[in-house]
Amino acid sequence: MAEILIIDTDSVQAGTVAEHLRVHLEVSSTIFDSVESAGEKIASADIDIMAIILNLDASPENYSPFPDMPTIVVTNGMPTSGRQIAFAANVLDYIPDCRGYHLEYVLQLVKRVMFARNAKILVASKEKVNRTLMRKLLGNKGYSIIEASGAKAVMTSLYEHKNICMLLIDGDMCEEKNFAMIKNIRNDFKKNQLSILALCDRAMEYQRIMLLRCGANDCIDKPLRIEEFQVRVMLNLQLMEVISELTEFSNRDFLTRLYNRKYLFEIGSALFENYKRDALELTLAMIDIDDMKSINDTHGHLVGDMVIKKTARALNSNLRSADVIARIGGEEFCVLATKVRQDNAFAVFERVRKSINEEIIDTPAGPLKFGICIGATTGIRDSFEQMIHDADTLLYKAKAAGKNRVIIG
Ligand code: GH3
Ligand code: MG
Ligand code: MG
Repeated sequence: MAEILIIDTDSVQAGTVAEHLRVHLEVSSTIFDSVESAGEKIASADIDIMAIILNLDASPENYSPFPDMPTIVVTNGMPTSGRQIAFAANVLDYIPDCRGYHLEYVLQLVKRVMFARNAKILVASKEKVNRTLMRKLLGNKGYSIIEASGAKAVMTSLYEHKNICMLLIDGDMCEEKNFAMIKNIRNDFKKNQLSILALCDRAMEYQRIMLLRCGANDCIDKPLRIEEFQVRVMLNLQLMEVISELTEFSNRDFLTRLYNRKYLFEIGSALFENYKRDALELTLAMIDIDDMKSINDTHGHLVGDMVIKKTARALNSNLRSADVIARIGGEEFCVLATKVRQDNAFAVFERVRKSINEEIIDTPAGPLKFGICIGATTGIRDSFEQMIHDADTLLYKAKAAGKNRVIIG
């Protein structure tokens, strides 16, 4: 699991930051009181380090003691040294406050590192030297960077790589003949998926307007001013991050953090069409908690909620991360599994059922054991809706046959 290193002589302050990161971002941190002791840990290479938060009274040249690690500097330095810090390739940002961390700001920066670790930036120019320059300006801030040497390579990379969230096009690819490329990209990659930044001459007014009209998010003036370049990249990434958070929020169920009904139907129909076209196996399971009403009546709604969360955890831990697991109603769930073979489906879902039914939960109203019913269809049907309907029928049969059981069809 990825970790943050906090280097600070004040262990109480550092502890507060660590706790804040744990509670709000579920990130773990290790605290060191010196660069030397942190260095030993880094050298031992037995942890995956996400970023370093450095709060030491160091001179500006020491603000970047580990040049390969994204670093957040908390400093009481003057604004001039602040700018020196900002230019250090791996410094994500600096927080000029000597009397303590700006916790909310640290949180935002760490969130950006987490986002950057999963995000890729594609830099495009016909000239290697320009691509190398852009790569250098982006620095070691945790971004993973890919290069493309022309319009064709841009398109290939966008389709081949997952999670490219930003495309930087250098001036030599901003000419009129490249407008069509941007339009084409926008057919498949909307602004909420991919941010396109064009680096072009300030004087080329027509070109800039057309780039923006064809789908670029922003233009950055050439010749480049380093700090402006970095700030614009960061602001556009921040926007992508907010969009991705909002999308995630609108696709998730609040209580269990599983996908919600809306997402299941969006992804389900698309997945179904792909699997049908390629004649692949798809398994759809409907899951319903047994006697939920009576659990609520006997133990109260809070325990009822615990039961729903426990079911969600059991589904998560017994199925693959590629499977779509959704809470589609109060105590009803649906699983769309792409790698569960027909002959293996019963074993997979029986394992889920057992893991729930075998555990006893302590509640104020006494011990509680509960069951679930699962109805699952394997193989492909005529439509996604038909698969849901068939799985529902099997679920109903499981209830009618005495509950706490799995029926596969
Ligand atoms: P069966 O075994 O036939 O499925 O019976 P059941 O009682 O589980 O089914 P029924 O459809 O009669 O009741 C579902 C209950 O689930 C009623 C509702 O109060 C409860 N429920 C729905 N959503 C939530 C929730 O978010 N939290 C809690 N605690 N209960 C919920
Ligand atoms: Mg129900
Ligand atoms: Mg029920």
